[in-house]
Amino acid sequence: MTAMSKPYSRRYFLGVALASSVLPILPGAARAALPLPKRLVAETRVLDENGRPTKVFGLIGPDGRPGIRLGAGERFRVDLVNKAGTRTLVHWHGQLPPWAQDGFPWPQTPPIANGTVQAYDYVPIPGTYWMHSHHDMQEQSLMTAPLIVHDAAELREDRQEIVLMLHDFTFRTPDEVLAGLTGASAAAAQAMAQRVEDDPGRKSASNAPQPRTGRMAVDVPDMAMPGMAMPGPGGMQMDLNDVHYDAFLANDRTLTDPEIVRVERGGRIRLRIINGASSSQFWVDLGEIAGHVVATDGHAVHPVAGSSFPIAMAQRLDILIDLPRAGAFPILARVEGEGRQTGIVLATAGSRVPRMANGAQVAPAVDNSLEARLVAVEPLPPRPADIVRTIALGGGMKPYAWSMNGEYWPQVTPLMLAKGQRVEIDLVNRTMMSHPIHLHGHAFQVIAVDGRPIQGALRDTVLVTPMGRVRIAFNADNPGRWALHCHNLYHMVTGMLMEFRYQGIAA
Ligand SMILES: [Cu+2]
Repeated sequence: MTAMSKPYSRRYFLGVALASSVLPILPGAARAALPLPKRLVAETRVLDENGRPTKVFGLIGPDGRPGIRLGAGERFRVDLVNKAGTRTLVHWHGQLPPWAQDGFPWPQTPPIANGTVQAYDYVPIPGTYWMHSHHDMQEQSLMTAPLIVHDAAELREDRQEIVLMLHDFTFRTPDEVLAGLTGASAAAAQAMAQRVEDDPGRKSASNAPQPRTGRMAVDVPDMAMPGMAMPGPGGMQMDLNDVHYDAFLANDRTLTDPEIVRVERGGRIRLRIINGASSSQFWVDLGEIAGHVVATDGHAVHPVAGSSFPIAMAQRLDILIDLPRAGAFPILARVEGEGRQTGIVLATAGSRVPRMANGAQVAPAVDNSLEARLVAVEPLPPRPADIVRTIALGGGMKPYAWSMNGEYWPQVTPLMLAKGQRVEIDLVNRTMMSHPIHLHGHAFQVIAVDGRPIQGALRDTVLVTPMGRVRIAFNADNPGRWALHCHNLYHMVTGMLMEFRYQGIAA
């Protein structure tokens, strides 16, 4: 089954599960060797947040837990079953599948209907990844889950694996949040979010912000104000936290009722932290424990020791921890610019788990202090660039709209690539907000931070701080149409999204 095949109906899918006619071209022996695809169900579920039952989305794997875990050498062979009651499309964030399986809503790969199944089959790369809807703003409503791909070397380490997925949570709908930010109606906000599914460069209707009259400015509700302003570069005010959230979640739970993970005295742990929040960034706080960051966005880095590490939207950190003794060890995530936090507790048998509350101190803005220290274990082979481009990150809070090279999706010019090229991109931030920039379908290396060259981490998402500059390099080795965008959901849907397109791929 290739990804270009049309989603088939659930009735057909059930028939397929009974007869193995889905693989008629394979000889009998090969057919017997292939395991059945893993079933991933997009659905709705009810979470209890702050004592209030709330309907959210979920992506539930074959073991009843969110997401997918793959063994060493296992293919990503997954049937996505849509029972969400609406259309959806799931992106395998950081993985390098053929572009038609990437889960971005190009015209050739539209969202799948409720009650249908879409098959995926590709060779995954090992590490800590995640999945999230790229349809509407379902990501904010927790259509997100871990995607963990094991490898043989990791299994030999014999460490306990603990996944910690972070979210920001609001009782408002994403349409209401976007309406609050832009001053538009909820219906207009919904239409704006759907423009992500427009073919770029084709439509005459522009996403560009319209000039505001004085009267319209008065109409902007208070919630459009940034949650926090902090001193930024050169003493200018930088903006943090566009959206005020009702709660911050760690594995779907708040700090008043956190997940308690049983660990052994002196336990050896690999903590896989995923920032699945739509518009929030955190400082991972290990408290009294020292840890070592050994991978970023799934890719190995030389170990960096510490007990506090920044994590931008959509990024992942693998942290090795050797517990010093028996006891209870909170692993916290402090929201930048806030006193609030979330987290889990690692606890040995019989230990007393303390009650936790929000921090007394405001956490600083997430920055690139860690990024500048990271060194890739397997850097890109040195080679001069075939293409060097600057992408300027623009926009602002009033009107609320964000751009790349002055263009607002879908009125954007694709950056054309040819297979085999080495590409270098300078991401230059001309705004007072930080932007976590994500490239689909490729792992890039961070080769300079704020003008200083480094042999930095391999990543799929890099933070560009206010008025900052980051240079990335990658090999153009995966032909297709690929999205490059800010992973702040509200920045993306108001325009900060563009296309990298390979020559020879039809638009
Ligand atoms: Cu942004």
